[in-house]
Amino acid sequence: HHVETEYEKATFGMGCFWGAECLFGATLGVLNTRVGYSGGTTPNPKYRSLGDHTEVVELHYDPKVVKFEDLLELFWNNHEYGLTTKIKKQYASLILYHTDKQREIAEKSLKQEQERRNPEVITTLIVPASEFYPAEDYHQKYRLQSHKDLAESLGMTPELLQTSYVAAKLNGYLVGVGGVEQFQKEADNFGLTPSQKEYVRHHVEENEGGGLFC
Ligand code: MHO
Repeated sequence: HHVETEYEKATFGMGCFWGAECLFGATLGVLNTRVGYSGGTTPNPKYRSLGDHTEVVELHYDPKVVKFEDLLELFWNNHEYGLTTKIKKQYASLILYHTDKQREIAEKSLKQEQERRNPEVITTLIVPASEFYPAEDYHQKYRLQSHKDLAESLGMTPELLQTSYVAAKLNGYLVGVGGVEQFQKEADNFGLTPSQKEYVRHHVEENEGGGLFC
């Protein structure tokens, strides 16, 4: 029995996965995120023995709220993928497509991006999604985990660090992604206590407009 899911999956390699997870986590329409290794052939990669894999972020999104095209726009605008910078396989620029439609959209978008960047050659590869190996627990929602008391008060378990909607959102907001205005609009959906909410709001305000430090 085939159940058509209303959500879609996307996977991107765009440098250090800590930052990519923050970026997408606080994006409206993104439902969850997790980081891991993919795109290579080495069995059971680990952070210290990656083999030929790449750091990637995997996410689910609601296509009624955010389109694959919108995710690609964030992808292009938030990492290095020109040939002038030497990029290790670990940090390769990758779009791992899950459907023919994603492939088509990605290829069109890469072509446009290449035209924009000419004569610089883009290194980004578009490949079919292959096995995804979740990264070690300490890499999941890395920024949220660095706020130890908050993460603890939210009851973050290793499982929730990979699956929780609220974890994905806060991991982005804490570094300023999304901005104060958007945070104020949606924070009441996160089930935070007033002090948790104020704590996060303070950090959004402090970090809004800053970079995704890695
Ligand atoms: N600069 C960071 C990168 C971590 S990342 C998940 C480090 O060396 O620890 O690749």
